[in-house]
Amino acid sequence: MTKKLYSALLTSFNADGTVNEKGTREIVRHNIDVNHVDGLYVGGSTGENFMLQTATKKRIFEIVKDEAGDDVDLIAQVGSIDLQEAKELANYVVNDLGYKTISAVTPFYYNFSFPEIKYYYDEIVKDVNANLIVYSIPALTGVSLSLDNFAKLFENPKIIGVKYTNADFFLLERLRNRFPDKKILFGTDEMLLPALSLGVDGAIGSTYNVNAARAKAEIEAFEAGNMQKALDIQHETNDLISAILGNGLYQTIKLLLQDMGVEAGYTKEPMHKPTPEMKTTASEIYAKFLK
Ligand code: SI3
Repeated sequence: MTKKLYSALLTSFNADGTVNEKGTREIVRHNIDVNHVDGLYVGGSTGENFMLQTATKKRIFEIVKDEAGDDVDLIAQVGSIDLQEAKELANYVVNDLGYKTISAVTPFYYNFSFPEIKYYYDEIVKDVNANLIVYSIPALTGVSLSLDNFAKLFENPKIIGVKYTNADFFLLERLRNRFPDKKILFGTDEMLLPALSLGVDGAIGSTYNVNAARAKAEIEAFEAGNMQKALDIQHETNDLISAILGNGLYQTIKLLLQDMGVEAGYTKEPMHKPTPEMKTTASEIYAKFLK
């Protein structure tokens, strides 16, 4: 398989919102030992990162690096609308923990101008010896980057690619065509197949924590030219993803991991705890798609 598969790592939280270290280590191990993913995307949306304090973010980066070591590729998402925090986290993960690749979400909420966005990225990588992958997720941030915006960001040689969580396939095709040497990692799991056909280098997503086997089989079928098989797997995957989305995304993935014996814990408030109905539905999803 030449294309890479990364799980967007979940964080296991205790009921009071503190990090469940044992559970978080178990999620890391499950991804390495059972899912056999190529890498982990740490501190992203799936990690519930944007609800966390700086010290908690640091602790999670530390736990993951300690557990995973150099077994798989690790990407640390350090982006924050507090640029000083983003720089502090970048410095911490690279210099103290030894992460080699960082990523940063586009700065959101204040409608930053493009020159401000470019300044943000150049500042984050300026003082660290690491490469950076832009995290573009317009549906959640409201920030859409154009082809020319990407071209300007990519002028910085330390900015090596994008985690592209977007359903704009025209822009994806234009990006692939214009930047053959930049890494494009696709972030919308339910649309993996069309993204593969446009030449992405791999994928990062939340559902790979529980559905990596199907994703890998789909990529293998695609690479072998067996498009019908790849499509059949995407259909099956999307039945699973529809069921997960219908029951509560992160809560359900955590419940599914628990069915697999992994202490995936709770989501962080204000995300709500799973109701009895959600637990029952999650068990049905597990039995139908993952057992
Ligand atoms: O940053 C991250 O944790 C991700 O990789 C997010 C990833 O793009 C996921 N998006 C969100 C908002 O969770 C997807 O994997 C998504 O959960 C999946 O495609 C289901 O819609």
